[in-house]
Amino acid sequence: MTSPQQAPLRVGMVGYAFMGAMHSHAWRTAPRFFDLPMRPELAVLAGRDQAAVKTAADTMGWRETETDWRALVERDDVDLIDICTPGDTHADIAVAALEAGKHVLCEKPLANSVQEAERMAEAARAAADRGVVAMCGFSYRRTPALTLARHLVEQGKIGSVRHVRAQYLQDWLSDESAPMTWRLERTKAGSGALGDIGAHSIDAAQYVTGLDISGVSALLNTFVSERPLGGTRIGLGGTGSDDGRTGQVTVDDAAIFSARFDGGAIGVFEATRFALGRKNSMRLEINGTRGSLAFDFEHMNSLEFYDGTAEAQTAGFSTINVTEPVHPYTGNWWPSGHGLGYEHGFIHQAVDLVRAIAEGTTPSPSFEEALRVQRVLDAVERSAAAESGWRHV
Ligand code: SOE
Repeated sequence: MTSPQQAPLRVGMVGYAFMGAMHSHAWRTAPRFFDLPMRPELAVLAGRDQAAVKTAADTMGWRETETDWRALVERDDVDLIDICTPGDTHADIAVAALEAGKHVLCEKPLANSVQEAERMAEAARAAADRGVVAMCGFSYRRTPALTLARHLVEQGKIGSVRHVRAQYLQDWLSDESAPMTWRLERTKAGSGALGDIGAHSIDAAQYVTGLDISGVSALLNTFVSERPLGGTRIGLGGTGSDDGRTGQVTVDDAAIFSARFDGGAIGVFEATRFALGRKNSMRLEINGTRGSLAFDFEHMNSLEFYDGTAEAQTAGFSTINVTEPVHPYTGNWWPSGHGLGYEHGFIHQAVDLVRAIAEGTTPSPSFEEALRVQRVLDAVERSAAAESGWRHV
């Protein structure tokens, strides 16, 4: 739908694993289904291993490759840097890219620490004065059912928010023989389930309610502290090699916390990779003074709505099939009832980012918003370490 006459937006991406493959798909697909004011081009893919990055580029449709991200951000034939690497590299790449005048899309969580995130938000503020934008990839916000939930809260359909119940449940680590990955190393990932998936819940809860979290009380746990090194990885899990070598898990396997929101609402959050049988169950339930909303990513095309003002005889949760043309983003896809998938949140993210760049507006979540999520993650870790509210039974 986007025509070849439109100005190109030349993307340079760093990293090409799970998120890199997903972002490549999003950049390729966005202009084919949405009318965009600019035409994204998969210009340059960067990765350290020359042979591997070349193979990835050929598979995913990138024109050229680089083996050093510093060379990538300095290129004057690239307009946007898309960061799909582990968290320990986010700050350096993003700040260098913004200083070089490139727009930035950075995977979540924004950074591995509040300090790094502050540095990134500061660079984004300075870049904004020069018309350069930065966005953090909390893609779940753009799952149509969650975007609709936000619209319904804004329209007052559930009144004022009282309760938030947010769970993000996966099970790919419940097998103790699942091998080590960078996601289990604090120096690379910052934290474990908390930052990887809990961050999504925090962002989604704040986004849908429009309220900021002001305080937390937390508990973190690591169930399996040593795992096999190497081995075959299938998706996120897989099996370790049996040569006996092991690596230390230095992050949380599960995080639980309660939270206070500005305005008086309270919330409970749970993030775990040990919920056997739950594969990617990102759930959010919100109870307000006039109604309730409930979402589960394992049924991502639906949103449950309870209208507390309906007559008691017929009141009850209704399931909205969020695939109608009136729903957010869905009109650009398939006929009613022909649902969307995980990848669509990333495509919608690319769409909104391209539009913001063309219109000169700040895309959301901005680095400033992502810094707020980072502050919550940090508060959760500080609370769990202090255990000051903990009472032995
Ligand atoms: C792995 O736990 C992971 O891929 C996260 O990193 C993503 O952000 C989430 O969308 C699915 O789970």
